[in-house]
Amino acid sequence: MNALLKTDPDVAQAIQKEVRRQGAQLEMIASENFVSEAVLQAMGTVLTNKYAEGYPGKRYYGGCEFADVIEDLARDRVKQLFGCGHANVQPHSGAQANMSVLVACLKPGDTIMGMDLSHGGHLSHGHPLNFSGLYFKIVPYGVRKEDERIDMEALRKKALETKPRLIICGASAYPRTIDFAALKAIADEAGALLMADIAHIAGLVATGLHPSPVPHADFVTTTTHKTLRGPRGGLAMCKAELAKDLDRAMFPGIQGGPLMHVIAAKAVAFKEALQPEFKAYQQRVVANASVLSKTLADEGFRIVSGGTDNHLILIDVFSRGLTGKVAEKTLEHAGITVNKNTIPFDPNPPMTASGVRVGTPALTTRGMGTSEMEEIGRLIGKALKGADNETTIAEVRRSVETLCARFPLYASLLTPTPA
Ligand code: DSN
Repeated sequence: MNALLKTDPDVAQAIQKEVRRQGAQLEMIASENFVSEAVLQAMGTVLTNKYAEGYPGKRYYGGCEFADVIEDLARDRVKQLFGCGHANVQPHSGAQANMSVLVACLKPGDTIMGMDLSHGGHLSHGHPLNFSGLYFKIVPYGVRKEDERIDMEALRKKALETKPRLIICGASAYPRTIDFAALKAIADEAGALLMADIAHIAGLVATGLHPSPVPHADFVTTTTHKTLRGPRGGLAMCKAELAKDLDRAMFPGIQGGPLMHVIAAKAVAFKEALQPEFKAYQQRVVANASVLSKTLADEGFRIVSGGTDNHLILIDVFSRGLTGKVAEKTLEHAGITVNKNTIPFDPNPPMTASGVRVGTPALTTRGMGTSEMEEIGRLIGKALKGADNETTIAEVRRSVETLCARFPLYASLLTPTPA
């Protein structure tokens, strides 16, 4: 960091403040996590200098000997981790991974089915403002009003009526187990391909804590930075017979040169995910979410779908008279970082929203366990119930600071004096 501080003190100081912010606040955005220092080190390397368009052994640039070693390691580790036939580790993001699948198997104008974003889906699963909704005819599906679980019967009916070329499953705010085998049966019946985006649950899938879509889906995509705890990026997997289509869609279809420094960091994260400790970590993530969900319910909040099977919880704050927007701001002032989120059949627009989404991956990485989750659930309850009381928020903030101090984060990255 010395060279950076000398060349660009403004950026260096902002980074240092971000290191401190991450350590001093309770990071509860369900799609975030804290990578290891090994992953960080792999990212900040000379690999950022290298052009490596193509794939190992078939590049369009010279000097790719070590890029090949790294990309092969990353691909092999993914295959071991998920048991898939083929892996492409080049997507710059989850949206790029999804786009590569759509380009691999569809033509513009084809019909696709995806979970409605307002019911917990993803932007790149057919939102009208996203490429997936702009270039394809989208038939959305969602959850049942009575139990807020995916309405499989309605989904099947829509699939048989509209005959989509592709059914996309996977979610960004769905706290329940997804039945990939049943979705494959529906896709087969409707003559559709199936793509599972496991961005949120990839770490759970890799460790057997959520059923895997790999034996069922034609394509599986994920980000690498959520429960998988790797660098920010994407990953696409498929059956071996679809490998050429997927690889060609990724490059030259939608991307140019891969980010080799990020691929190196992905390889390191995949190695970490193959260790037994990673399974123990995912078990703690799920146990923590379960305790947090119960504590929040005890605090008087309605929990969407009545609980959680995975790493995230969707809290209906509107049931207590708050919008998601106000709840997010209130918790931010109290040192707790979350995001507002629509809930199924939300009466409020997305930028206001009736819910708050919270997750346990990052705090579990920090070492927090079920007793801390009980404490945090009570602190969230106290802050939200006292949202208009500055003294209450200041009290919660002090408790958050005391709790955070017990679980130091990135201690070796802190500069001696605060920037
Ligand atoms: N935007 C990501 C999330 O927060 O869940 C993925 O959609």
